[in-house]
Amino acid sequence: MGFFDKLKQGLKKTKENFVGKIDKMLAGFGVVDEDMLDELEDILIMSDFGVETTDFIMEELRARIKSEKITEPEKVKAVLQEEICAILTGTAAPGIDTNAVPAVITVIGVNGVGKTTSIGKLASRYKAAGRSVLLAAGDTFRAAAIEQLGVWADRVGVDMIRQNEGSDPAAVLFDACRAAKARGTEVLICDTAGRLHNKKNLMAELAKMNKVVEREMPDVHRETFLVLDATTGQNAVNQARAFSEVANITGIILTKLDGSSKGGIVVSICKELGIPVRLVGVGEGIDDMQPFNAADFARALFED
Ligand SMILES: Nc1nc2c(ncn2[C@@H]2O[C@H](COP(=O)(O)OP(=O)(O)OP(=O)(O)O)[C@@H](O)[C@H]2O)c(=O)[nH]1
Ligand SMILES: [Mg+2]
Repeated sequence: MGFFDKLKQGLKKTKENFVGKIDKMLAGFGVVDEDMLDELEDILIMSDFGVETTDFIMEELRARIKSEKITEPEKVKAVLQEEICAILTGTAAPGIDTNAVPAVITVIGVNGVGKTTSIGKLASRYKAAGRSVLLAAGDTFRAAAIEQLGVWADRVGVDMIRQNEGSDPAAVLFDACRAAKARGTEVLICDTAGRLHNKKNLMAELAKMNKVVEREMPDVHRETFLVLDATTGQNAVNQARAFSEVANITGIILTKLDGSSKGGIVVSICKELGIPVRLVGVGEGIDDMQPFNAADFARALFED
């Protein structure tokens, strides 16, 4: 299956939930009027666009309906697609730049969102681009987390630096930085624990890890990817907001789009947080992650 088809397949539930409802609603109206726009607004809210983004989209829509004298309900759908695409394009950034090396990538996010899986997929992408990759088992908290990352390392065919469970993640990262320098590794990807810390602890832990990289590998390309689970809807937006207060997030990996009917949060994230969605997960397999592309996303969502 090609990339676009996979994205389309992954967005099936969101499409049914969102565009399906819009189609049904539009069919019930002969002409664009306030009642129709009210119903559209409800659908946006129910599809996890969030209040702020919904308000913004509705304002844009009303303005265009007026200035372009739109009366056919079906036309509103095309305008909506354009507006969504425009929001997504606003924060557009490439998935990963495999030429920006040496690179250190830290992957953060709450428990179970898909951090470790995404690291496996990232490592595979870099390796396919001919880059040497090293993984750092920075989740020293959850039982079996190290082994899980180890399974991915084996699957991709890259090495992993680890310490014992319960050790300091910053110490693991220190070892990994030293190993990367000694071996001339191009890409170091660090896993982190998904436990829900209080803000102060999380900030301290991330700051400590940051310091290690700054000291050991000062001039490398840095990325901090926040992983969000698309099935959690607006909750993911709240997580992004909280994490952006403690980390310098350079991009979002939005996972489990394939299982989600709440893909509308992509729009909410881009609009409300201004953080680019860089990659999307559309399955559990090693190749089931792709760079996020605004136009493709809007097209996969709206077009048959
Ligand atoms: N369907 C689907 N499942 C995914 C995707 N990404 C991850 N998963 C699944 O989500 C589950 C959790 O993934 P992990 O990678 O272990 O998540 P984590 O954030 O590392 O979890 P903790 O280490 O416990 O915090 C696993 O069963 C993955 O296979 C995706 O894009 N689509
Ligand atoms: Mg994990």
